[in-house]
Amino acid sequence: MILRIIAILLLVGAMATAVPVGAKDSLAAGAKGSSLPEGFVVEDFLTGLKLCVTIAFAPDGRLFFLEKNSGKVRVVSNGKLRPEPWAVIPVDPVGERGLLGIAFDPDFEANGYVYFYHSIKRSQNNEVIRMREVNGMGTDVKIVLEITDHLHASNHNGGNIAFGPDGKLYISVGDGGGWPGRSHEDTTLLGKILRIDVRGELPVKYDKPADIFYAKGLRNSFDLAWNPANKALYATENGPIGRDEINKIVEGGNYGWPMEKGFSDKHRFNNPAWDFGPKSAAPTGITFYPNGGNFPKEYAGNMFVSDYNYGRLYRIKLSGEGLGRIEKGDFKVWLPERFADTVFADVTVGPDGALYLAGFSKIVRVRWGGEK
Ligand SMILES: [Ca+2]
Ligand SMILES: [Ca+2]
Repeated sequence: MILRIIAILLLVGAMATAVPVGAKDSLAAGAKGSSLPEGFVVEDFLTGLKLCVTIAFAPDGRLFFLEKNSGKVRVVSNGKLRPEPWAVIPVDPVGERGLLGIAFDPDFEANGYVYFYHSIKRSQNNEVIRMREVNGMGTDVKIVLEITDHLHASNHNGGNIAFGPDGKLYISVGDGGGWPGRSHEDTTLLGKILRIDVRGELPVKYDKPADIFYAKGLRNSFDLAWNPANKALYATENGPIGRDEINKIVEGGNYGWPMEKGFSDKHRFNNPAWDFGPKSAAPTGITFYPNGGNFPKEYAGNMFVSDYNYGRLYRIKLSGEGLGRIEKGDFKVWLPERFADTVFADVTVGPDGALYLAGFSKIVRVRWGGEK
């Protein structure tokens, strides 16, 4: 993944300022190579971006996106990209490091708090910080959690953060590369999904790392999303060479890395809901399509996952006990390889009911354009 990011960085380095393109260049279902069901449209929403790796909608409907290397937090309001960034967070941009994660406080509209996960400039560490919005700009930086375990490589940072239905902040932290055994160790935050309470004193204090573990045995678990149907957490996980996973994350779960990769019939650790098999897809973003969105109603509750290696979008239905499994027939490729001419680092649902994908130099939208 590192070389790919550097190549893309060089490619987008000289690009012009972003211009919202709306429905221009849209491709309806049935266009060559599309596997979107009839009635759906894929289109470029915003182009000319510089390593846009994470997208999230604020509760007020604005689209925030993060530029990995520049540390810029950018805002699209009423379809227009605001020229000045919301904030510029100093980051270490080497390899997979940079400005990686964003989450809005559950009380954002009252307190203006926004949380970010980033790699600390001139350091080998990552941290979670909180900023407060004042007059449309981010200010008042507070450190929420320092991830002080030394990273051996520039990859496997994890880096996504999300609030759970319990109001706690969940954080995916990769194994840091180079020393995968740490995913099992109780002495380090690496290779874990963490859960912290951000309501008290900051930075968050804990006696021992395991006090803030939610799950362990993860290599580079990427994005996190809660399924509204069962209030359970699901996460994408990047395997070594192939054996990428989608996991239902349970409290105290151990997802096997590095002892087990992908599905195992030994059942020593928590098996994935889905094992991508021997080819590396590098699954990235994950989101659930809500009830009442404007896709036809059979899509309510579906999971959508994006991938980095192919630029695919997958539509997924969960089944089995506790919605912990994905059957082969319920795993469908919606955007095939490079269909949108990019690779994807994130996917989320907009207030208009469309899916938005972070495609490095652009944001791509998949919307329903058919009859209801
Ligand atoms: Ca696993
Ligand atoms: Ca996301």
